[in-house]
Amino acid sequence: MFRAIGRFFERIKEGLSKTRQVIGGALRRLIGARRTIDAAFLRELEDTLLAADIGVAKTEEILADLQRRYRAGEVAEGEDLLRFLKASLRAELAAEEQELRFAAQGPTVVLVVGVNGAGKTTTVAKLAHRLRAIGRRPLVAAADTYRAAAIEQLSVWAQRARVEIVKGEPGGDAAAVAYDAVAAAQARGCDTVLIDTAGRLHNKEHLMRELEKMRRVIQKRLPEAPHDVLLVLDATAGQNAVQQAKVFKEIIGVTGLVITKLDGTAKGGVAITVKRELGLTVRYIGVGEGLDDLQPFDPDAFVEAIFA
Ligand SMILES: Nc1nc2c(ncn2[C@@H]2O[C@H](COP(=O)(O)OP(=O)(O)O)[C@@H](O)[C@H]2O)c(=O)[nH]1
Ligand SMILES: [Mg+2]
Repeated sequence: MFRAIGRFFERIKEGLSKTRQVIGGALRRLIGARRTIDAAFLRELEDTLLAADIGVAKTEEILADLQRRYRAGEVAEGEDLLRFLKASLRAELAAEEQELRFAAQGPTVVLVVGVNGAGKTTTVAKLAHRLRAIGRRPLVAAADTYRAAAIEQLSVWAQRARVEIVKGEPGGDAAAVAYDAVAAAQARGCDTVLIDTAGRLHNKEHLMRELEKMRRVIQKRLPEAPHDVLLVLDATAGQNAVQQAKVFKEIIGVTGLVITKLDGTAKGGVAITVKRELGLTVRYIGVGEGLDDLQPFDPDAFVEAIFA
């Protein structure tokens, strides 16, 4: 079991290597030098935290807290300061939530939303793969009917992940695909329905109408669905991702986040900003383009990986 945890930690560490190199490296250099915690030191610390997209509010709070504690003799330079930073970032991330809010009975329906290119389709495939690995029977729905390529893309992934798929015609009614997927899951005994949706619609109102319609139509089949609405955010978008989260929370009532592309960015701190500003917790992180590159979010491992 410990070996499994060790492997898991290695994977996250790998995925967060950019954040670790840029932020962890800078912090370790800064802190390792055991410099006096003075104005110049605090400025450098501030720049480093902002570069990781920890967010202005949290960064200011850390600095104020640090100064106060330093003066009170509660925090010293070096290791002590590192411990203080870790604890401060860790406190910002909620206690681990379960991966998905699985239904007690009948299929669990998960709507996957987000802007174009965020990683929705890939996430649906990775998540299906993961659920299969833990003994569930997922079904994916290609409800991004705007582009034929999107349906084709999910079909290829479903084949690779060896999971069932329900798809409609390009240009067809996305809500109808979602409805059919839920019906198919009920008929075939699949326990989880992962619905891929379109990200680029004409405008916010159009997107809202589409997603609301999808929710309504699914509920005709299963009144308590969707059990989760996962918003996929691209970590490389940095503070833009926070803006997207605000919009989607407003238009569809997001229940959790997936942060993708953490392998390609030093902006791992966006997880902290979104939690702070919107109260949304991260359920999974994407750390690569392969089927295995999705990890349940573990706040402890996340903070450790940044500094490791
Ligand atoms: N490096 C990396 N690339 C990712 C990750 N998740 C998705 N991608 C890539 O991002 C691109 C867009 O993904 P896609 O799932 O099609 O986005 P969608 O438009 O939201 O459905 C693809 O090239 C994916 O391979 C990730 O965690 N890491
Ligand atoms: Mg897609």
